[in-house]
Amino acid sequence: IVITRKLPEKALASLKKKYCIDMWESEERAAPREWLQEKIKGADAVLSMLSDRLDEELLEGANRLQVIANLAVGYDNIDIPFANKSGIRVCNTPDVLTETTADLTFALLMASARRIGEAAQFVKEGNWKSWSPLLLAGGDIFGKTIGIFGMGSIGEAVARRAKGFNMKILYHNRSRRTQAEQELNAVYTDFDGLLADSDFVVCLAPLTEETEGAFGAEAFQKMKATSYFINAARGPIVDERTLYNALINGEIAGAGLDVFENEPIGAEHPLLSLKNVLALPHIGSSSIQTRYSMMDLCTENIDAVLSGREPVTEVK
Ligand code: 8YV
Repeated sequence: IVITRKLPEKALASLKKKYCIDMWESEERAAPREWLQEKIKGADAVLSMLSDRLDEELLEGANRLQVIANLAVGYDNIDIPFANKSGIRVCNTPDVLTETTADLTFALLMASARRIGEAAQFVKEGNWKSWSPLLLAGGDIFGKTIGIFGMGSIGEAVARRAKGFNMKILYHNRSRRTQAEQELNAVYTDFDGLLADSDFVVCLAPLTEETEGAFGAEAFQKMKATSYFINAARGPIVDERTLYNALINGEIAGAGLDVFENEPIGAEHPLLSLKNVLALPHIGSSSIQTRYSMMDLCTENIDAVLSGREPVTEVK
């Protein structure tokens, strides 16, 4: 079993009893593509991360490979049609990360509106010298309108949180979510309506051909000048240059971003120079408990396929 990041011993204990593990050991940098390209040739299973591109070129050399277990709910890093064609089972980690990712998404929304990153920095840097009525004043959350782009399980979990804040819930999705409509009073709206009417536009859609670049110049122009854009899904759904322009031109009030077009980003990234951008290093699912649950699900899926059983969470 090839593992492309150093994972904690505890997470691998069950696999180690039965299988031979070949794990990338460095914590400072990700496994280079060449390393994986070489290792995958002799692998029966790969435990991969979002940042490993498992495309046709790489999978072509994987003659023994039976299963890829991706440590993520998303699998846009994997060429699914090619894996299917080659008889390689692909598994992801849905459900176990839903609530944790919704927590972080809502935290990002709240922190963006109430300028929590800026305010914490302000105090730490010793700038708190006096009180003034509009000191670090932000936008309200309670009673405002949230517009969720991508109403899957995480979208619904965010909507449940929003309901607790007495927010009006709009959503845009490929299909209608009747349960959310009934239980949360979520209102289905077209994309333009979502942009125009929301105080918070929250992106939680998967990255697909359809969603790539969905948030471009036109989209930000349609949003309210007082609104916030939150992205906890995938960077390439947004055209970052356009987002930057929308922020400096006052087309929107701020952005909370957990994901970027090309991750990881460095301090020179243009969006980081803006005060009204709160940036996080793709930590949506990163609670200790959830990350262990994700690792457990990956090892369970690998063991299932290699033992001739059905995996628990297969991507179909
Ligand atoms: C990743 C994510 O799992 O699940 C996803 O799709 O984006 C995250 O939870 C995490 O960044 C590790 O790859």
